[in-house]
Order: sequence, then C-alpha cells, then structure tokens
Amino acid sequence: MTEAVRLEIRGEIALIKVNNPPVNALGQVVREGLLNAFQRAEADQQVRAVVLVCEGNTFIAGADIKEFGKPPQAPSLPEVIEVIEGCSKPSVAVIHGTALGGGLEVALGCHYRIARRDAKVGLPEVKLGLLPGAGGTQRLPRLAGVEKALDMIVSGTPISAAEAVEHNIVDELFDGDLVDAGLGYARRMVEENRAPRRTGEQTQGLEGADNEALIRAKHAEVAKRMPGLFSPLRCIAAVEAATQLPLAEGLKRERELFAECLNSPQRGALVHSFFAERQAGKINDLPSDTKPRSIKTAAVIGGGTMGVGIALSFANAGVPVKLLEINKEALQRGLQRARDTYAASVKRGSLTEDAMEQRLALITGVTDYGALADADVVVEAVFEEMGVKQQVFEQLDAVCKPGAILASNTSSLDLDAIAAFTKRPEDVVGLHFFSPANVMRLLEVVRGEKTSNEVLATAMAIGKQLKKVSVVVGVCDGFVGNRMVFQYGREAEFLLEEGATPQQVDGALRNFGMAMGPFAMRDLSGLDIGQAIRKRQRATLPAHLDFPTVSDKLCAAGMLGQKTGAGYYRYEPGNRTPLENPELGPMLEAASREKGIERKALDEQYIVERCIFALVNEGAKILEEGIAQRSSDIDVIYLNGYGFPAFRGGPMFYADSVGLDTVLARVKELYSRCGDWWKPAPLLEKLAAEGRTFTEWQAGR
Ligand code: 3H9
Repeated sequence: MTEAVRLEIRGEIALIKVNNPPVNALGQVVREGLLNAFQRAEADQQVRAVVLVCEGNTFIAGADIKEFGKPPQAPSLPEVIEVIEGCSKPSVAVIHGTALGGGLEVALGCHYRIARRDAKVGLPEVKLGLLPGAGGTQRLPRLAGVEKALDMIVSGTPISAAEAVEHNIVDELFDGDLVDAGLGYARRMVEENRAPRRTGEQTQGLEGADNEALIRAKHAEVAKRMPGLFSPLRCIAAVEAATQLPLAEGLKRERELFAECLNSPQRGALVHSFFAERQAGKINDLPSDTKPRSIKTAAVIGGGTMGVGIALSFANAGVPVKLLEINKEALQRGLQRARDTYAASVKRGSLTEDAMEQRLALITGVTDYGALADADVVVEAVFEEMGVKQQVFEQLDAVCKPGAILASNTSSLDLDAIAAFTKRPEDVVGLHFFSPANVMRLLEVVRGEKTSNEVLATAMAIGKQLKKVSVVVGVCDGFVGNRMVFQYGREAEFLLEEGATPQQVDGALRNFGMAMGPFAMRDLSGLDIGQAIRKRQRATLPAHLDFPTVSDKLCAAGMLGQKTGAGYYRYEPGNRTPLENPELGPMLEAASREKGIERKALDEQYIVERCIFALVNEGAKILEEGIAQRSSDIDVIYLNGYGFPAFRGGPMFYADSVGLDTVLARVKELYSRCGDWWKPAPLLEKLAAEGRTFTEWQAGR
C-alpha cells in the first residue's frame, strides 16, 4: 500500500483515506493504492461497509493531468473503478471541495455518495480536450438522465452539491467532519443491511425521455457554440452509446472515443493552456518570503466604462470601493453606469436583486481626492494622456496614506514616467484591465523599473482577489497584449490594401478560431482609439515605414465604428450585426491605388499566417527583451484577453505546433516583400535553427 492511500479498519467499517496534495489527483500511486485498499476491504471478513474520504482541501479533482501523453501505467483508472463498483460490500464516497473528472468517476463507482454542503461535482474533461474516460459518460446518464449528463459533460461546468442531490448524483448532504459523516453513513448502511447499489446497473436515468431528440439538440448547440472543437462531439457520441449499449460495450466505446481525444492536437493545446494559466501566477525572481500587503479598501479614479468596470470588479469581490470623478454630474453618470450594468445582469438572471443592492452599497461616489486617503489601493482609469496622468498621480501622492498601492490602468503609456510623478515610485504598479473590466478575466500586472517586490506581490494578490488571471509584464509601448495586437491589426489592414475585404479577413480569422475578427473588433472599440495611437506613434516612426491608410480614411469620413453606425461595416440602429458598408469599397480601391498595389484575391491560409505570425514574431521579440517572463505567459494573455482559440494553446504554442522553421520561412518571405517590421526576431531564428520550440526554450530544454 502506498502512503497516498491508507486503509484503516474501524470495527466493521473500512475507512479508505486518499492523501495526495495539492488536489488528490489520481496519479499512478493513488490508483494503485485505491485498488489495493478496496481489494483488502473486500477480502477482510470483518468489514461490512467501505468509506472513501480525502484529506486536504478537496475530494479527488481528477486524473493527474501531467500523465497525459506519457506511456500508460497500470492499473488504469477504469480497471480501478471496476473493482470499486464490483465490491460486494456497500461503499460510500464522502465528497468535499471539488469532485472533478476521474474524481467524480471514482465517486460514481462507489455505491452511495454523500457531499458536504459546500462541495461541487463536475466532469470538466472537455475543457482539456477530453471526455470522461473512466465510465463518467456511461454512469452519469444512468443516474442523472441524458439531458443533465449531456449538459455537464459537454459544458464541463461543475454543479453544486445541492443540485447534484436534485439529479440523483449525490444521495445526501452533510455539514461538519468528513470522517464522522462517512462513518455515520456507513453504520446506517450496515444497520439497514443495505446491499451494493451499483451505478452501472441503474437504468432509471435512461428511461422516460426522448434521448434521441436530446442528443440531436446537443449536436445543434455544439455546432453553433463550439465550432472547431474536437472533443464535444465525442462527448455526445459517448453519452449516445450509454443510451444504446449495455454497460460493458458502452465503456468500451467510451475508451475508444477517449483515446481519439487523447491523441488529438487540441488536447495538447488545452492542457498547455491549463498549466500555463497556473504558471502565470508565479514570478520567477520574487523571493518566496515576499508578503503581499492587505487590501481591504479600494478606489478607482474615472467613472468611464473602464473605471466603472474596475469598480464593479472590486465590488463583486466584496471590497468596498470609492469611485472618484471630477464633478457631480460625471460622478452621477458613472454611478448610473454601475447600476445599469448590474441591472442588466439581474434582467439576464445571472444576479439577484439583493446581490445587486449589496454590491452597489459597496461603491461610494466621491469628487474629492481627500476621500482617497484611507484606500489600500487606488486604480487610475482616466484619459490616456501623460499630462492627465501627471495631474492624477501628483494628487494621489499628496493624499494617499503611506503603503497605499498606486496603480495605473494605462494600456500603453510609460509606467516608469507615471511613477516618476510621485515621490514613491516603488508603490506604483500597472493594473491593466481589459474591457469590459468586470467581465474580462485578463489582468496585465505591469512591473515598473522601481516597483517593489511587495507591491508586485500585492498586485498579483489583488488579481486573485478579483478572480482575474494575472500575468506580469514589463514596461514597453502596449506591454505584451497591445504591443502584439498592433502588429496583428496592422497586417490585417495591409491585407485590405492587397485585395481582401473586412469580411474575408474576419472570416478567415474566425475560422481559425478567433472569437472575433480584427475589423469587427475595431468597430466595437471605436476607430478613433487606434487613430490616436497611430498619431502618437507616427511622430517617432522612421520615414520609410508607414501604416495602412484605410482606417484613417474611415475616421476622416466620420465612420468610427458601431457608435457612429458605420466603420468597416455598417450597422442598423440598435443592431450589432455587421453589414456591408457600401462606402468602404471605393476607399479600399483608393488605398490600393495610392500605394500602387494591384488588388487580388487572397486565400485564407495567407490571411491567417500574415496576421498570426505577426503576433508570433513580435512575441519572440518580447520574450528576448524580458517583457514577458515566459512564452506561456504570452499565450495566457492571448487566450484570456484577445479571444485566441484555447484549442490552439495561444500564439506561441501554436507556432511551436506549426514548427518554428515553417513560421520563420514565412516571416522571412514577408520581410523581403513587405517591410522592415517583419524582420525576424533573433530568438525565432535561433530556435528554428536549433530545431527547438518556445516551450522547450522556456523549460530550459
Ligand atoms: C480526467 O479526470 C480524465 C478522466 O476522466 C479519465 C482518465 C482515464 N492533475 O488550480 P489550482 C495542480 S481529466 C495534476 O491552482 P485551485 C495545479 O497545476 C482531469 N495537477 O488550485 C496546481 O499546481 P501548482 C479532470 C493538478 O484551488 C495545483 O494543483 N479534472 C490537477 O484554484 C493547484 O491547482 C480537472 O480538469 C490535476 N488534475 O483549484 C480539474 N488539478 O501549484 C483540474 C490541479 O504546481 N483542476 N493540479 O501550480 C482544477 O480545476 C483546479 O485545479 C481545482 C483547484 C478546482 C481542482
């Protein structure tokens, strides 16, 4: 028996305890330990019931994701669960924390399940490009019905313990001690002389509904909501097998479908995304004893869309926040915006009226900087202009208490210059939220030259408190995300001059998997934003380099995107559906003519490579400059802030999967034809020559 699984005999009850921190994942030692423990409980004449319980914060949170892609090691999880289910003595799984994936499958193998009231259960394999491969697709529908099982397996979203009871997944809820609850339940089973109740032998969930119709409907939903994803369709096929085949054959079919998913490139990319997100929270050179400051109150300066979104993020996390505006009218508008945003959530049903009022009560409007004196953190979200930032930071320096974190939400300005407006640059950090800040998960934490370790650690802790995915970035124009997206957007525009339409470019990138095309995105955020950035950048641009001109032409014609009813597309009042803008055609023709370009049809692959490889080349430069800590951090930024498809793992992982030599060859070709900005990043050249990947370079391999 391994240490990760212990068996204690308590009178007539076998108590099996799993202890494999941090999340009790089902690595080989746990599988072997479980197998041995159940076999011993079975063999022990004295034992009349079995309790399975986990130590630490959670029940088993799934298979050990690190083992995927490596040679399989016996015993396999399906074998272990077969033994658990086959046990002749009734067993109960005691669930706390999160019983996920293989963890829930183990629990379904047990004959009864009880859950602590605050627990959650789910089958999130689809988020890793997989399907539940240890009986989950066969056993869950037998208990919960096909509709609920399809929902849980295809969405991957966990449900609460109470909901699990409603759907026959869990038998009972409890409060308090896990072992006491488990032993208590087991004693009842013994007293009542209960026999094993094997999930695989249940049929009630498969009866009484039009399963074929449910499966058809799920197919339609997946086609619409999850285009391009490999595993959701296999999830449906596996559940369908449960409705058609006896258990043993259904399990076999599930294994085949699981193997297809395991071997798909999407699984590699999604598992990369999972670990990349966890890795992003770690700062390489931060001493491990760095203690973050405590954040109990916050303030936000600026009641525009961004400022209000940030204030809502604090309120959502239960942190009291002051919202500062320059005068009463502007403040009123900001507060109203906060109320309207919550009201929309109430209307959608995602927030209760009570919760809305509680959160609004956490937001206090102020117009006087003096009111910010007690804030632990102040986030500035005012106009992107250095003079304005100077005024704000000088005032903050004058009023904020010592130790307050002074944060700027700037998306492109020099944070070190902003910090220099204060006498405490070590307390200044960038907190670059993405719009809408209350919705978007990404937070770029900008580490200034003088930002102290403690302040950086606090900024990361704030991100965690606000349930954001935080990534540390260094100071440069646009930091990581916007610096790269500038290259991407510029190439998209050059494609318009070469002969493409916005529809073609957006369509190609959407087919690649981007959540939105670059032109629809620009119309949404407003073309004037890009124009202001270009104006600033043109001043420092070498004469032989220039930007494409279509966007400037649209701005000159007053077509600034959705807010003016036209931009790259045309919009009917009150409708966000992009329609063809008939005035754009002549502008495209003119832009091509001015540059002496003969317009021609462009194929999708060319469009995608031109835009995505521009991201990769810039990403490689960013890595070399140390602006990002690791290539996977860049991936996390693109996955969470820019709608990059998770199943491709992020731009750097995607480049690895295409092959850096292939990427470099295209970059070189574009460099020779298009302009200096395509100069290959030395890191890209080096890795391609060595036959290595960004991932290997990051891992020091
Ligand atoms: C599966 O089960 C397949 C089966 O159907 C079939 C098999 C045949 N494995 O997220 P956190 C690590 S697929 C290995 O920061 P939290 C994580 O990397 C699996 N490691 O904590 C991190 O390490 P580090 C289905 C794992 O409290 C540390 O644990 N299950 C695993 O915010 C803490 O993680 C899932 O997909 C794992 N399974 O959230 C569940 N899980 O400290 C995936 C975590 O070195 N896990 N680690 O960076 C989660 O959703 C969250 O981790 C959880 C805890 C909610 C459990």
